[in-house]
Amino acid sequence: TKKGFIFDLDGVIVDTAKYHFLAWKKLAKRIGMDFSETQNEQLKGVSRKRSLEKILAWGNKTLSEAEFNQLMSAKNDDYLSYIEKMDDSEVLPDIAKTLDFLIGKGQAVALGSASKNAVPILKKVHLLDKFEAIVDGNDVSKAKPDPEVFLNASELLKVKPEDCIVFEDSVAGVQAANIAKMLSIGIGDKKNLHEADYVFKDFTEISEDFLNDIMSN
Ligand code: B16
Ligand code: MG
Repeated sequence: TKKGFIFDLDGVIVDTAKYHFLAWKKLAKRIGMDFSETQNEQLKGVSRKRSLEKILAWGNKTLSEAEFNQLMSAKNDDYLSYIEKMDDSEVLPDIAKTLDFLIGKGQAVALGSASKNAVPILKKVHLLDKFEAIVDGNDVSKAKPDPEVFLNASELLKVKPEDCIVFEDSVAGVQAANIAKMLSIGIGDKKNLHEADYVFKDFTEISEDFLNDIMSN
């Protein structure tokens, strides 16, 4: 059967978490706060707006709406300056190979990301044309763990949710896939992602046999 394979972006296709970290850290410094790697971890899969709300809560800070919006756009400008320098070498191991394998088998492939910068990033790393459908932070109103992003992707691919497979590095994203009744495949640490149906460290651990099994089920 034709299945729908839905890929998260940050943490699955590319490691942009390190750039989000630098940009949030700079912003935190501007408002007199520290920002740790552990805190950055908690922002994975979380929208830009929600991320800033969390940071302000950690620092017990309240801002006017104008100041809030100004900080969000400064953070994004800074983040985009890192994105600007990205190239194919930043695509995570075996991603391009897996995409080509699935496409070659006639499978439907989509992106399901919380980022509003998904398209420019995919262009930078030359993977944009691999995706039949793209659902990103510009298209959804409800953030993961709400399944909206993945359900939209399933609809665009014209593949039923039960026939979709989601690759995700964030806990919220795995939960969103589970709520959507899709097969969830966690990319990262088993301890963090124990709610996923399967967990792999990265795509070098995902064999063609495994993908073939999924397609024939
Ligand atoms: P932007 P994903 C998420 O992307 C990131 O994991 C998260 O850290 C980030 O805050 C969010 O995108 C919004 O990104 O500021 O570019 O709109 O993992 O869902 O692909
Ligand atoms: Mg992610």
